[in-house]
Amino acid sequence: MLDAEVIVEKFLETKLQVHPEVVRFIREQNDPSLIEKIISSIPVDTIVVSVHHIPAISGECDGARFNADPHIEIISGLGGTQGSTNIDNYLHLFRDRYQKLGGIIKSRFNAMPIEGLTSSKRYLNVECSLVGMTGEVRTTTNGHRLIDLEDTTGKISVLFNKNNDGFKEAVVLIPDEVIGVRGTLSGDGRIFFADTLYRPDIPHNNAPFKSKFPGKAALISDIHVGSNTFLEEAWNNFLEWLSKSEISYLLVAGDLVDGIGIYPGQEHELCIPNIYAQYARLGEMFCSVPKRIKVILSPGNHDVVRGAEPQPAIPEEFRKKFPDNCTFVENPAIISLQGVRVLMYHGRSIDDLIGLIPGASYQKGGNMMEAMLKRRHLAPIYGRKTPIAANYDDSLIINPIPDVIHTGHIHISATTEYRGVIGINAGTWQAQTAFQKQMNIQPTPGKAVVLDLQTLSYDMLDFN
Ligand code: D5M
Ligand code: FE
Ligand code: ZN
Repeated sequence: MLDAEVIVEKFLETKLQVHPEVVRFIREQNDPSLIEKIISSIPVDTIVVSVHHIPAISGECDGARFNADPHIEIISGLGGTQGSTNIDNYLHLFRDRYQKLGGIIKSRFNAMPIEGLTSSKRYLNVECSLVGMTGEVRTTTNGHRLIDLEDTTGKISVLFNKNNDGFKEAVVLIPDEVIGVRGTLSGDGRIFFADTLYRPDIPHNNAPFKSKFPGKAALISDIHVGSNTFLEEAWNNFLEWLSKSEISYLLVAGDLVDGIGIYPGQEHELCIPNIYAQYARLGEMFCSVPKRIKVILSPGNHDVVRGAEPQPAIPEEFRKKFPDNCTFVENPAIISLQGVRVLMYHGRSIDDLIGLIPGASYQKGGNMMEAMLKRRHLAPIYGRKTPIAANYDDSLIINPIPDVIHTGHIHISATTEYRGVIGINAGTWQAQTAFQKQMNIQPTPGKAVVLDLQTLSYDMLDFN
């Protein structure tokens, strides 16, 4: 990635100041020629290069990254980045995860390779640090936490004593997360006694970006059109409110329709039993959303695309009835709204996180968004309910740090704030289904969260 100072310097050479958002943008594009392109395209009397200058060069650059509207950009997930599935790629996927998340941890301290630690007597009883990916995680009969930790050179058992400070964090360790540990190797060289656990996490000093000018976004998910439990009345109340509101953006984080054959017996609960008809109906519904509102739609596990994450955007053939102000993105996707970065992720992995993190529950969805942020990963657990595509790169890593993480899936509203990152889950537009009754899930339907982009304050509105 290009260095921020180098970018600023380049602009200063031509007596131009540059807005931090533009710097952020150029860094992500990682294309040094972009600076020249921007400089050559801005008006001669420009003093500060701002985001508004970027669309002026959209024709020359990677079109997908630029947008006709200067205030909304799809930073990632517009389409085509979901890659192809190839079993051999799993190895690369996990290596990529280790490299990227391990890199974040290693930037804070010097870690040594596991092989180096175990192959020499030199390190017995000497405090040192390791960075690796967790394998099996268990609690011993004495109540200590024992985990397998692996890096690219080797593997070791790591024990967190229940009386140590690090134990509290070790309790919530799950398989396949990348962590750092500090401690000492046992006398026989077989176990690493860890005192401290480090996660990639969000830095303490992380400060969210706020828009310089007014703007509001509405965040929702899980509409489930086609289900006979879709709450049309609440939805119509929402539409009516939208038409009178100051909302400029509407984000929908998956489960747009109810789909077909998603769970046993679903056919008895569908009022639209055809997948094309479900999207057609949804498209008609969005025709009633004011045209000034930019709508972003990403898929969830009920949608027509493959379930494996990252999920592709809804294909063209299902978009026919949607108006032009609708943009379809992948799951996950990062959307910049006036510079405020929203990471949209449906949240299938929340089922796995709740199953493995002691004390976690569907009623406390905010904690699960925090669990993702701490691990800097949207779906750390492989091989359970969340299918993960065998992509070359791990695109479920949380990087860059978003200002907002927007999830859905659990059908229970939750908001949270963690180290400057806002977590929002608006819930659903579907009443409890027979399946959810069986699972004892009590949904909180008919709510939308309104986010003020200038202040980053938010409100949960009820449309029942
Ligand atoms: O998910 C709606 C809710 O149902 C959400 O809380 C997860 C839960 N759910 C969905 N599938 C399962 C399975 N297979 N086991 C347990 N709980 C589940 P939605 O994606 O809308 O169906
Ligand atoms: Fe859902
Ligand atoms: Zn879902």
